[in-house]
Amino acid sequence: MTGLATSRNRAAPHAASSSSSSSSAALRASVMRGLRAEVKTLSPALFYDAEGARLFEEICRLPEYYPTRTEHAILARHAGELAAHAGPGCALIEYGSGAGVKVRYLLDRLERPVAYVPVDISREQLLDVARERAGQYPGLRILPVCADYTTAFELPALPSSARRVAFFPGSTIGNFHPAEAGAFLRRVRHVVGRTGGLILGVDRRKDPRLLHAAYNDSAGVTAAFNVNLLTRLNREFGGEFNLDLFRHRAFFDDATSRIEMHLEARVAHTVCVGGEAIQFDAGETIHTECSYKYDRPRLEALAEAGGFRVEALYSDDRDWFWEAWLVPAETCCQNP
Ligand code: AVI
Repeated sequence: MTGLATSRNRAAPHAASSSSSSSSAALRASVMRGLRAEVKTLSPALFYDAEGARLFEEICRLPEYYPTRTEHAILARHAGELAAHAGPGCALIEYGSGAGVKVRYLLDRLERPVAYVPVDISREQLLDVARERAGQYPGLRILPVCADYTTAFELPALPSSARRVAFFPGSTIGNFHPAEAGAFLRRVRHVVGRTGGLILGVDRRKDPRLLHAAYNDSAGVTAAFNVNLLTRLNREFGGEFNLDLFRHRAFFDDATSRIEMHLEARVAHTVCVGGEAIQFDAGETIHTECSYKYDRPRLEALAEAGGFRVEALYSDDRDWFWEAWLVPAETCCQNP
């Protein structure tokens, strides 16, 4: 295993808070901009402080929250086919590797992979995962990169003959707005080059009642995850939110094909944040997250916007989730 490569350090969908003062000033400015806006909006990246990351792990185990266990089942069943698409001797690059559990289905089945490149902003977890995988896959080069994978980052040197295959599981692509998702895929397309590929976890459109239940679980964990954002604003951004005056709201919007999560003010009141008064009407919300759900035309449009085409789709028995195999579109010629 070689050393840790570091790139720019900004918050990502699964990132713990960044430590550098310039990035925390930028984060503070974006929080204040979001709270001053006509439609109050905060970045979902703010969910993932230590408590938020813990609550998200709990969400993944909830009976109503199907994506995690469904994706595991697809990977357990189809890892062999995905590995065959990747081909022998590939370099596997995982975007937002986190605890790096799902990648094991692929590493177990890939034919003589030359390298595994986990990319994550959380340095400590990245190093833990790199050490663990090194023990589990002796002989495999593990090249961790500490970076915000939502922006351009530098890859470690890889053998030029190795096909580059990106892995972005978890349906985190759904937390990007369509234009951001297209831009993200274009960056991935640039990284994997003309001959590479992308294994992408995608949550599918389905009965809105199932979606509603997944984001309004009966144990209230998703609500706690959402409200925890206010606790973070109080602790890190000089907020004085009274948590009892806000409630969790999540609903599916059919027209945009997305779950929206909001924090709704129960009564009209004013909150002081960083010395500034922020006015809330009764029922007014802070929009905290979108989670887009894809059907085939939407996924194909996304792939096309990113310079890919959908070559194969693997789903579960209930057709709730996809593990998609995307390859560069022939028409995409702007990048190498
Ligand atoms: C991380 N992401 C894919 C989750 C989702 O389903 O959009 C985040 C989440 N929000 C509420 N529950 C889970």
